[in-house]
Amino acid sequence: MVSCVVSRALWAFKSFRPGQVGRDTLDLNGLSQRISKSGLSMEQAVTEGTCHLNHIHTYRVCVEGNIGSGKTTLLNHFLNNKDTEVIQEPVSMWRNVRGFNVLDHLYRDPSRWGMALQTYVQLTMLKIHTKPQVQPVRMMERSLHSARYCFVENLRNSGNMPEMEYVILDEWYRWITQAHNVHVDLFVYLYTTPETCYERIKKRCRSEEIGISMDLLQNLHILHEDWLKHQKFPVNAPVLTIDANCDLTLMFEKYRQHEPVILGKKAASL
Ligand code: TTP
Ligand code: MG
Repeated sequence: MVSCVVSRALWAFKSFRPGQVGRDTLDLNGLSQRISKSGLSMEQAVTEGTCHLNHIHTYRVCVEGNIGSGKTTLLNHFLNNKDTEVIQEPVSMWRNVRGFNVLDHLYRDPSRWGMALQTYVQLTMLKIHTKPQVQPVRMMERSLHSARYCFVENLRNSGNMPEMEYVILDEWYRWITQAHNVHVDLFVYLYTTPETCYERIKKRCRSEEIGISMDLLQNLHILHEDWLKHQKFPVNAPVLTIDANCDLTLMFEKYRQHEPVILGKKAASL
């Protein structure tokens, strides 16, 4: 029994450090120290290990769409779903990095603070992507990829990010996507018009976003379309597009209708 648990934990540990497979030995003290360093509880490690041993595939869904398209609302709908873990976007971290509101700085002066925000967004998204998955399905708001292909791209296109900063962020992105497991199984794309987003943003009144312009929403809309519809940037997973311009009642109906695809029980028809 004990060796079974340990071997599962060892499998789990290996699965978080793919580069180390083959170099691990079954050293119990070392193993438990390494599991504790990895930030996992023994229970989480065993769960992940069990998934590996039983070849249970972990399914990862990223919810994408313009600012105010309704990503959080969709995620909240799946909050209490069995076998599903829902990870919200770390906007609160971007608003308070050891007391600094980087999001607010960005909106006040994008050319000065764009690099700072996008570096931090990239770090927080990487942490989420690589956080050990404890349920068969993980749903998360956004991804490293939309930060790169929509927001970084937009800062550069609008003249708010010098080429040198853009290249440095891209080098980081390339290295991260090669060195870490940031795979996505499905993108759910909430398609909205910039006008719909504008109305919703005005209504919810997030203080940093008070000055958001239609221009910004239009540019981000085009970039989401370029990426997820026209695939001008790499997508690497099926995209389920849902028209999210409608009111909440209809949206809840759509969530139910698309639930089997969203949760990976039915393949997305492309
Ligand atoms: P969104 O990531 O679009 O999240 P949201 O909560 O506004 O969306 P929804 O209503 O659909 O749930 O944007 C959060 C804020 O962070 C927004 O002001 C845009 C900003 N942002 C960046 O500036 N750069 C980035 O890379 C990301 C991901 C967001
Ligand atoms: Mg949100």
